[in-house]
Amino acid sequence: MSPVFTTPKQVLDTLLSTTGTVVAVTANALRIDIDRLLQRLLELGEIGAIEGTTGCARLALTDEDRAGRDLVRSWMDELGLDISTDGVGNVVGTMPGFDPALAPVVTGSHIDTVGTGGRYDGNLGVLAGLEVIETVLTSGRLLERPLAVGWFTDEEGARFPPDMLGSLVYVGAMPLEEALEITDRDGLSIGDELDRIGYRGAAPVPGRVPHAFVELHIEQGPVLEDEDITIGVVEGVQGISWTELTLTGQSCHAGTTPMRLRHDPGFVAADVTTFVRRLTAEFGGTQVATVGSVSLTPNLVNVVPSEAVLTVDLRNTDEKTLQQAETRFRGHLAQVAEVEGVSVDTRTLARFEPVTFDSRVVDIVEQRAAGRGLSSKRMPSGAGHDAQMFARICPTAMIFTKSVNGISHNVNEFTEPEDLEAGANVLLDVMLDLVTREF
Ligand code: HGY
Ligand code: MN
Ligand code: MN
Repeated sequence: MSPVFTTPKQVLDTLLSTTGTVVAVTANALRIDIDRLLQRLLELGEIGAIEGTTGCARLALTDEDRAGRDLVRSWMDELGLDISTDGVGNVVGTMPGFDPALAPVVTGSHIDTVGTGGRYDGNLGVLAGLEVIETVLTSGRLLERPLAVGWFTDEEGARFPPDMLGSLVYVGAMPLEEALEITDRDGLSIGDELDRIGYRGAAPVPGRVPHAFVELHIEQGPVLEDEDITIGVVEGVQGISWTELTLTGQSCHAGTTPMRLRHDPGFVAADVTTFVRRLTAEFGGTQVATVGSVSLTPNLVNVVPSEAVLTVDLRNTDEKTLQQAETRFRGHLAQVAEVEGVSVDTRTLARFEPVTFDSRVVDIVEQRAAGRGLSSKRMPSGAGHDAQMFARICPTAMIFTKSVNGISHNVNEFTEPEDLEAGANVLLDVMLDLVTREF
């Protein structure tokens, strides 16, 4: 008669204290507890909640982010996971396996949000990972490999660019010192903000290389819903190019200054905005362009602006085409600015080439979706994700689940419980499969 466990921590302690036998977990043998997952998504979503909506705002390293971190860490602690925090505030909780020398199968995502975020973007990947670990733990099984779930700092890049910053540092693609010096618009640095919220940890970066990495995420687009498909089998992530433009002209009276004497950065900003939009129509395919933030100084009705600061987000699944888009945009900007007599300073905020995931892991995602009798479709990711950084160091892939009306980065972001459950069960099966898979 197997001992009755009351808490996952007891399970872990008991399993680790006994001789322990590695129990191979047959596919579909386990199911996640969707009510427990929904409850955690709700609780986390209430931190930084945006009044009157189901959205939340937890910009990286703010007090709201700290509160979200504290809550998720408390759940990791309850499960008795080994919790490590590294120098850029990435937090990874690990359930030991029978052979600690074996690299862990890792899942994870982010719990920071954009300013008008939903409660699933990133949060689902972290909490479904926690749910997978708790499901395995409470089943009384000890696996030969550790399982781990992490959240990675500042995935959104909305406060501190670039996006996916924490996982970029974790995989060793950005030096920690460089990351710690990045500042937000108020001049606050990542290092100081990590200290302020108490999340500058001692664990070394680059972090431990996973045996494999898999991330569950909402699609954040309309494809799965339009085609009524349950699981997205993500084959890669498109290239991302973020540029900040500072345009300097001359402020003057909106009424008395003849048009021929103006040097209006606001006009150049508007021209660039429509230009990049027209470029997407000309290029077609997967080309997208967004001017998401524009600020004019002094931003007054009767003053021609002296300065315009704006950001241009260009993306494409093809690197060469993305480079062509960048070249065309910069050429047009230089031309319009010269005619208007406006000076241009540019700053690259993020630049990541398209990423292709490991086909062996992509195949496993597809097989495990089929194993659950779920419809699936191979597709690229339009959004950036932490998985694209892990793809640099280990076999990696992603699982998508539907977004209602295809919206995200919007307080009305929503995914139906049955789709959350389907995604989390596929994550469970994929992680268990990866434990015994040799690469
Ligand atoms: O911008 C992105 O694609 C992601 O949400 N950080
Ligand atoms: Mn995300
Ligand atoms: Mn996002």
